[in-house]
Amino acid sequence: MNEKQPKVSYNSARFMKSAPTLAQCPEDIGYEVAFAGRSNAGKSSAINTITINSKLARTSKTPGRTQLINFFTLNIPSCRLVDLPGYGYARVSKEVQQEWQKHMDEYLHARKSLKGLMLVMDIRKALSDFDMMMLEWAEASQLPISILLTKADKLRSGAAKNMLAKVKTDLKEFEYLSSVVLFSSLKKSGVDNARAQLDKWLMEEGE
Ligand SMILES: Nc1nc2c(ncn2[C@@H]2O[C@H](COP(=O)(O)OP(=O)(O)OP(=O)(O)O)[C@@H](O)[C@H]2O)c(=O)[nH]1
Ligand SMILES: [Mg+2]
Repeated sequence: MNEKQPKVSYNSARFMKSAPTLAQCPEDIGYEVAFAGRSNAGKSSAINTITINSKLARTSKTPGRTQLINFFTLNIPSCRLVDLPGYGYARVSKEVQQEWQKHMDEYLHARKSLKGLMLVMDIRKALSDFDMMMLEWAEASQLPISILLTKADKLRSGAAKNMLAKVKTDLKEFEYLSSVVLFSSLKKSGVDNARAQLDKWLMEEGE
């Protein structure tokens, strides 16, 4: 970690902006980490847990809650967290879904300040076709990725650890996979590991 830079304080996160398209995203400078994953996986909840702010990112029992690219600033102004709409949400029209997908694809491909992707998976539904597609895309794009296995509280501790081991084994060929973290927003577990991963992306490359 660079000594000159202050530490990121995650509970300093504040809502910055919602952008429907790449063109409306904040200026593409600095460092950001985006949370991606299937609809309802727990992306917004994970951001709230990591930032100790239950009202920061909007969460919902109904899949498809997050419909825009949402930016949150941190105490270091050049560092941001980004909440992405979930993929694979079936209940909006195909047209709307394709529209979201297009904007997200543009964001993922073009965003220079994107330093890492937190791929959020419900531990009971991990490694779906969509998850594998994202992993393969990140590998091809040389974008570092980390997996948050959320809702770990839904499994017994032994089963959750087995799943963690299985995911690591299944994905050992992925060079750009930095870490796999067991996480629960309900139990607030895995938070330190998730923050340590974010620190690496937001700070080690920082000025
Ligand atoms: N038990 C449990 N429930 C969780 C956890 N994380 C999220 N949930 C619940 O899962 C549902 C979806 O959570 P969100 O955080 O809104 O999911 P999301 O991935 O942001 O969903 P979209 O924005 O629709 O893509 C909510 O009812 C949350 O309360 C967790 O760690 N444990
Ligand atoms: Mg969400």
